[in-house]
Amino acid sequence: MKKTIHTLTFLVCYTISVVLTGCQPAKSVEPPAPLLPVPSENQLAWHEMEMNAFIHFTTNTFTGKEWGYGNESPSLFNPTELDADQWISVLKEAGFKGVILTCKHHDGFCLWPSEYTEHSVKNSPYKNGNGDIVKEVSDACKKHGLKFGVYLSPWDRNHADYGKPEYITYYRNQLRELLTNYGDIFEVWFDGANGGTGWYGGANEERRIDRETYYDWENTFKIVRELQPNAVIFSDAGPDIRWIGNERGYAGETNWNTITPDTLYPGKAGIQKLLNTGSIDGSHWIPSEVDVSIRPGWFYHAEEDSLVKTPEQLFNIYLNSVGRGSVLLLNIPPDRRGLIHENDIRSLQGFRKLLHEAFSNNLAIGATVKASSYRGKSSQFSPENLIDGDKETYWAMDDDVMTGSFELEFSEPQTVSYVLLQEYIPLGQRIKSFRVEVWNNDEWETVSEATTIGYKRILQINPVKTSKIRIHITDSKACPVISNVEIYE
Ligand code: FUL
Repeated sequence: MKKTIHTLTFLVCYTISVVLTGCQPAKSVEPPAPLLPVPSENQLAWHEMEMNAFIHFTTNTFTGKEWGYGNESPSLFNPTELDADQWISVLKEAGFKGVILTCKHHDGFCLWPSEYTEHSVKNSPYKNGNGDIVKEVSDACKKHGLKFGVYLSPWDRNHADYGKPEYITYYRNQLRELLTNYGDIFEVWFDGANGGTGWYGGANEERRIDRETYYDWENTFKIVRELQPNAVIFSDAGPDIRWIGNERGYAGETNWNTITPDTLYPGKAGIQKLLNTGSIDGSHWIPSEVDVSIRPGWFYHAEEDSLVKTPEQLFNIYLNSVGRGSVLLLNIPPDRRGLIHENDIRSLQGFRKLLHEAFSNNLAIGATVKASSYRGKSSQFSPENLIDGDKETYWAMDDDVMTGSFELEFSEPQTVSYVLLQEYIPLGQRIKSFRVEVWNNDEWETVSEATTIGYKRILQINPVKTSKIRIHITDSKACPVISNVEIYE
């Protein structure tokens, strides 16, 4: 009897709700299934850093070379005013989220007192041999809230065993030191330049190695996974982050986070073009990093003081790297004093100012937004999510809908110069092409056409005054899923 009353009560309430709302209570709508491959948690955290700094520093700073031969005396290494706190506060101020230090470059000189070699700071005049620059920089990063990463050159022009199996043991011992003694490491950078002439413990000869097999990378990567499970591993070919294929500061206009790594290995020749764009049907998520120096060289040379990239050049590099879905790794090399040079600081400050001027007043906030359709007509996937400032919410359409649009209407006409879009990449990279249209003389006018979006895409358009802007997705691998749109003057 009690059960019958309950059932009756339910039916009455249900009928009232249907009559009052005119429709059945909302069904929950499933989110789109991930389009594989998708980023790992470590990769996602790395994408969000957007801008990191590279620091190149070794005996080269004192000899004027770019690639030390390996026979440089440690007594040359003498930065008398070294101040890691200055480095990191300058870099933080400029907007960098992480720092990668060349703990050992090709010349083999170690910025930390490695127990496996005498070729290090411990035999230099720096702090009378008691210094540890890896420690100073990692401590400064901790103090200022930046993440710290290490570069340990596989090629070592100093070491007698380079080219023999014994060197791999030496290399791994050093890697263990770096990954054990300096706290959390966010990225481990494996350089692709390998083998050639060198001092090699006095042999003074050329040593070629088989780039594909010599390093036995798989077992070296295991050490990183074991000692720093949250770190991403960079090399030309991944496994977590790939090289962008040039050192001039630009990603491909088409830039897929996906690539098929089977045939890639660090240092392999002839793959630059592929690395620059990735591949639409790549089997793995291996996003690109754009490494470029603020100066012509990677190391500080006084004669390049007048050749520091201008704020405008750096801004352009930003648009061509971060603005094309990559992470920027900008090198800022300390000088012989052990300080970031005044000219570099000036450029970084100007760069920061340009970024601030361009991207501080988001016109999308306060605009009204509507879309051609949205998934299951559920508010969970509505176009409002595009401008709610929440990176976990997104606009999505039904599974079989690969093209569609959303538009933003401003309360009064605005001048628009930049359109910033972000796909919700935890569900994979989907969009193949899109166009930007503005409302002009009572019709839509196309002002830009582009291909991929990925983590972030910033399109610069000729400044145009308009009351409405529309983003039209023209092709997609699976239903588009966009988490964010920003519009700037
Ligand atoms: C290259 C090296 O040979 C350069 O000296 C520099 O370290 C650059 C970032 O990578 O492969």
